Amino acid sequence: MEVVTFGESMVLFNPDANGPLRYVHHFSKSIAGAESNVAIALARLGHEVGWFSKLGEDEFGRYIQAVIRGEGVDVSKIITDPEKNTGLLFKERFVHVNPNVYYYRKHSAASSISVEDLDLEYIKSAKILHITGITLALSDTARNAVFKAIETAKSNDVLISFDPNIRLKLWGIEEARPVIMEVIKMADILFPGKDEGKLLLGTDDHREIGRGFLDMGCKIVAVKLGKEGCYIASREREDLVAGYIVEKPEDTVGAGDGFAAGFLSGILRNFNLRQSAQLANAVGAMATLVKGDMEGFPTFDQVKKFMGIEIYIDR
Ligand code: KDG
Repeated sequence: MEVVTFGESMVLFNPDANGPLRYVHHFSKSIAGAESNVAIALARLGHEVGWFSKLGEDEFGRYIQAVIRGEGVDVSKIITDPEKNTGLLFKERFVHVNPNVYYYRKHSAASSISVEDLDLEYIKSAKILHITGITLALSDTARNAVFKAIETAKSNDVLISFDPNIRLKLWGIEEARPVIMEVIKMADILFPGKDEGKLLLGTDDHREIGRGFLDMGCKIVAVKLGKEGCYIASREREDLVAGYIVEKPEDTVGAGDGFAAGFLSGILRNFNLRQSAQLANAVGAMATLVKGDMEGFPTFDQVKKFMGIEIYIDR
């Protein structure tokens, strides 16, 4: 595998109408989950990627597995738990594009994932291990599993990619900060948002965020700036890379995962940091064109057309 990732995926119920959920009668079913979003986006871009989680032995778990497998992601390491349910997520829409999100995931099968559920050989075989802060927030056992996976990856020269994805509905910032900082210190590639810079470092200045995390030991920081694009910083260079304007975004959820996948795709293709950031910006922008967390991710040909350039040559 080029990339291995793990974390909770949930069945997503997207309301067919705007307004408070008590007045909504119809929902469209899909799936959500930051790590499976990244895996799906990478698979569409042409990479070999594996995702695993713990799913309930229920119809929703089977549905998630079928969708992710159908996208070409390796799901052979999924574990199931007959005692627990697969998590659910409902969105609620008003006029703006950022929907409200309601989780039904407490005590879900995925939140009980633990060190024993990891296939360490599988993790060792990857080029990149992608982790998000959501898994750190699920439970103590899930947190321990993340640290074990990172330790295994690091001692086998597998790069650590980390998206803090701070979800304040899952944990408070005082609990989250030290745990997330611990992972940041070990990350090779980090994808913070400006809001996360503010929560973790007390600044939303992209340069300060980049330097702050580099000083903590992280190798590459790609600060997501929404439609403005991103700011990338490493020990050798820093660069502000303009984003793509999407006139009418449908749904911004999943854009950050598309960004991470685009960036990792660039790294795997031996692009330089600027090219990787351009690809990341484009995949992130395309994710917002479609309602749903992962439906808008492009293939490599589609993203090249969107960018209007043909400079990317597969190496
Ligand atoms: O990044 C998008 C994810 O946040 C979404 O798909 C759902 O994983 C999810 C979560 O825990 O919020």
